[in-house]
Amino acid sequence: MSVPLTMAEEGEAGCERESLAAYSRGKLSLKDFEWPQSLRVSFPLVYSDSQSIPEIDLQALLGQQNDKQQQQLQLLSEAVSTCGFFQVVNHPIPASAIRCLDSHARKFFSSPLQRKLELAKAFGRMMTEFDIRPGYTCGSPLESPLKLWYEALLIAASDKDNVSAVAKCLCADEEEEYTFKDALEKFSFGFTKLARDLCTILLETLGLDANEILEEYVDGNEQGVGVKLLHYPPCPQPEKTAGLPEHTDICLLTVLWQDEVGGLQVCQDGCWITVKPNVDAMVVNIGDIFQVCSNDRFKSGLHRVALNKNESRYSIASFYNPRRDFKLTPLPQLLDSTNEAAKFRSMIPVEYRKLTFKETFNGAWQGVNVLRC
Ligand SMILES: O=C(O)CCC(=O)C(=O)O
Repeated sequence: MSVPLTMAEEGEAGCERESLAAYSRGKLSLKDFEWPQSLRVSFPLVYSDSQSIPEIDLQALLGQQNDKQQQQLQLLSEAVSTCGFFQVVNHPIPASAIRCLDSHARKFFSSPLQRKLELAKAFGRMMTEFDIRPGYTCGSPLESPLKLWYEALLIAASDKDNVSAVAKCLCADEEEEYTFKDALEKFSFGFTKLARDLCTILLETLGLDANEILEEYVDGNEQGVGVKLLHYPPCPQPEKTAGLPEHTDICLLTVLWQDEVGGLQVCQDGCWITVKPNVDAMVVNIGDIFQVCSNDRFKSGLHRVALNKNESRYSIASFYNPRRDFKLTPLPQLLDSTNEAAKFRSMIPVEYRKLTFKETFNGAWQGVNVLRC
């Protein structure tokens, strides 16, 4: 899963599907947001240095071959083959661009609900990766028994029309629009560089020609960069619900920035660990596509989001994806070079998304297991 359906995607579904909107209009009560015991988060959230996702220094990883580089590579290899999560410091996404997107997100999410719902309509029928429609959502997917306590604005950052529509909605005047667009461009550029560099290194660890593969399946993906601004408002009963249920992302890689409030939890060896916020780091996770492409060598990171009683939490998630014509399958180059049998059957990503989406929002995440041979 990457992005829950918006009200617009669900046609005539109406605001009842928009959980937080329905709650603020008195159509849903707190009771409606209570999740089954097995999906709830234990409080207080504990940060532990011994149980944490590894921190990778990107400059050392990409730098000269020496002990430090080998050490980073070792950390990375271990992370991607176990919990599928790590944090990257010394990354190429400018702090000023993150600050600008974050401050616009805060301003936007604090505006009246009606204005935010209008934005969902303003985006028309444009699609981003896997037919996900950019725009605003504060909702739970149709028929989902889990009511989600969060809102998000998805921007198709490589689509000029979409970026202009968002900038118009978020900014007061042309000068501000220019600053916002510039920040989004710098963010997207840094994100693409980070994600491509990481994919290159990871494909090389599989003994593959990374450039050849990225050129064949990924480069030039104009629909590729989806930037999702997320807001989890304070919740009176964080121990009875959560912001997002446990899930993996469909993409190749997700890159996430979270503010200092914290709440991202990652499943490591069957236990949930809370990722200690570091505003100077980007959290990266392997997505389902990479798990399938690597024939199960890399693990898609299972995660969820805990809520906070007193404070809002903001995050920015970006998803790195192959081109639209890509077929989800173990890489033929890998199977040929290793003589392995494919561990997953093939499917186009849009179909895969349809197949896994509903279970995820029923709290019964399956992820790539639906494709296992
Ligand atoms: O907000 C977060 O920390 C995670 C967001 C996420 O998991 C998602 O958008 O799929």
